Amino acid sequence: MGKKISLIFGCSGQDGALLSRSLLKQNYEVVGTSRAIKTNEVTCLRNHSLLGIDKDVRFKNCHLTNFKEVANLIDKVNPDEIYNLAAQSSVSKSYKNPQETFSSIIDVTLNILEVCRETNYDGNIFFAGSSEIFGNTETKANIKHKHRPLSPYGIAKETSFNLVELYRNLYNIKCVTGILFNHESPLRNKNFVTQKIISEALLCTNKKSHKVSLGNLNVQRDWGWAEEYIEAFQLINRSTSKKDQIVCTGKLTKLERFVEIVFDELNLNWKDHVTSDSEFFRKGEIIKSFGDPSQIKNDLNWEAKVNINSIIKKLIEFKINSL
Ligand code: NDP
Ligand code: GDR
Repeated sequence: MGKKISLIFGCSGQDGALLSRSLLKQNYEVVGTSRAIKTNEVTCLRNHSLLGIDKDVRFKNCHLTNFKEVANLIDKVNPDEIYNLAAQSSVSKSYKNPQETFSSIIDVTLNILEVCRETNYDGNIFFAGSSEIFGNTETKANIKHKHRPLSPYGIAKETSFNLVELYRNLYNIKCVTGILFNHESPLRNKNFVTQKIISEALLCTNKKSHKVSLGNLNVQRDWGWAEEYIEAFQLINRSTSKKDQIVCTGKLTKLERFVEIVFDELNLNWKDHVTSDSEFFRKGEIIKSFGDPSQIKNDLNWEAKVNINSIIKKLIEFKINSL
């Protein structure tokens, strides 16, 4: 029997690279899309290079908003399973560019689902959803928590979530959404706050007068370790129960505390360097966002093990080693 094939839409990002590595270790053949690929089979993607797997994934250029291209790719690759990770994934950019955000999430989701419906695709399909659909969470969000997205990105993910549920119920397509809370790794770029803080804090170790401008330090998030989360993606996708799942740690950390731990690790006092600047405040800010990890623990025996202090230590260690 030949190798099993996984097709990853949006393969070049943080999760796509980590998922590729995990699948390759399990002897899957991995085919991935990226808009950065100009010709087929050219592999020049930063995250995969960093993980040393850039030659092992078959990259394809595919305009995911083009139905025919998605249909041709799925037909050609004939995957055993599909992961859709493609998105303009920055919440703050989504206020400035709602059109791209919507098409990268809603049109792409609909194209994949429609191709699968038309072709009676029988494999499993995982969609990367987001905790942003909940908006503020006063209590840990479980699958029944009310949805109140506060950004174009959150609304797009909400629509994608609804489409996946609709196609599963109407057409028996084996599709599920993983509702993902923030998960971090050294592969994140500086658009996201964790990498921004660590890069800037390291600059402070060399230049004592260096100042770091952040937005609202009172926000609280449920931060997890991406390497663990991509294992959950696979369990959710391969589970026969076809249930949407929340992927989270269940633990809240205030951004100010995150900053304090980073600066403490570097023997610096954060108050000497960090300012809260209205430039980085968001219009529809979610102040508190955390999830309930009990369903995924019960159903799939998955739980997050890496805590916030370890996440910060690992991120700093990687950054120092790469400098
Ligand atoms: P990244 O931003 O690192 O990667 C996103 C991927 O989507 C890239 O491979 C990129 O490919 C592709 N992409 C970006 N813009 C577009 C576009 N306009 N059209 C088509 N493809 C596009 O995200 P992550 O790996 O961090 O996240 C993976 C998924 O999980 C995303 O859908 C994200 O929204 C979701 N998610 C992530 C969380 C996190 O904490 N990381 C939490 C909740 C949800 P390329 O530019 O090469 O074409
Ligand atoms: P988020 O991640 O918007 O939660 O989206 P991000 O790291 O950008 O923000 C986390 C929180 O920090 C606050 N913040 C700042 N954020 C950035 N980027 N830069 C700053 O200077 C800054 N100062 C404060 C933000 O306002 C926010 O509250 C991530 C992405 O991976 C999404 O794709 C995903 O859906 C959600 O997580 C869950």
